[in-house]
Amino acid sequence: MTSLATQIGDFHFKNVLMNASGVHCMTAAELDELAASPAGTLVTKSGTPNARPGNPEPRYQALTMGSINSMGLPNKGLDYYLDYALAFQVKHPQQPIFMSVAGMGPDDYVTLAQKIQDSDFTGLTEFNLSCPNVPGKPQIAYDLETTEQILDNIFRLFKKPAGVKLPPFFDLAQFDQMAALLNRYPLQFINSINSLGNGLMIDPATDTTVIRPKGGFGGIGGAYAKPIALANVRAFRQRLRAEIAIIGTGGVNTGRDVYDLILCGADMVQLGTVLQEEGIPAFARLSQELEAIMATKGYTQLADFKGQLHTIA
Ligand code: RRO
Repeated sequence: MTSLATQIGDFHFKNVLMNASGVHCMTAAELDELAASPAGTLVTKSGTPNARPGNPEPRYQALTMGSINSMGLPNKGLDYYLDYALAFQVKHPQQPIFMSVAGMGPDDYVTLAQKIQDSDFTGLTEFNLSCPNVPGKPQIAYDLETTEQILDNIFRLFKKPAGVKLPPFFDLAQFDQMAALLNRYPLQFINSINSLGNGLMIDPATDTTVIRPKGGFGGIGGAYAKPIALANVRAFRQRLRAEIAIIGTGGVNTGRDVYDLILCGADMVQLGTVLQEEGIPAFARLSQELEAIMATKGYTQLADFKGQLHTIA
């Protein structure tokens, strides 16, 4: 029997796959569909202190090799997702879920963390430090000082299992600096990577950008992101304390893509563009494709190959 079971800290999941925040997780109905799917767990859309309508449409477009989005953090507000999570954990005490939260500025993270800390939430909290799409708000984790300030403030008061969602990094010195910073905090996990911000796509028929916000700039996901996601997961696995788990996100279209992220060290794998385009059936298809690869290689569990990427001597 092949098992796709995995673990983050003390939390156990039957399947290594889950949604990426932002995809199929805005409403309770969508979250319920994820919970009823083969996915190992789910994460909510990033909640802000107050609900937000997000950017003007069109703000998402599927592309030949992925997607571009400038959603602008549309969400129903932290209270909505907290209410959902509290009701969910009563009904499903054995199925821990993730709640994603995002601030408009450093102070928001304190507000969000305090509210979750004071609640009965028993799952994992993902602090999104990498939204590329709010006009005038840089991606936090590209600024080491602000990241440090936010993490100091969060962990002064937050004692529940937590992780951070990171943007893609490109230079090896960036990995060194960010990993050294993250290693100082009691993180259960990091999630790498958010979409590649910012890209630009043009409709050749009209010479026009394919999305409206920000003059057409937006986060790129899907196959375009795969090599960057692999490099980020691998680079952080080589630098982070072993107790910090890694959620690998970016560029998954096939079971081989899932396998590759795990080979680079991912403990959990999230589906973004592929889930948006294919819907809930993506979980069963990718699980089957991953199991088939593992069977061919004689592997029965993820530990048989996790992090075991070969390099050329
Ligand atoms: O809502 C968004 O525009 C968005 C967010 Br918060 C994020 O973290 N990543 C992304 O690609 N889009």
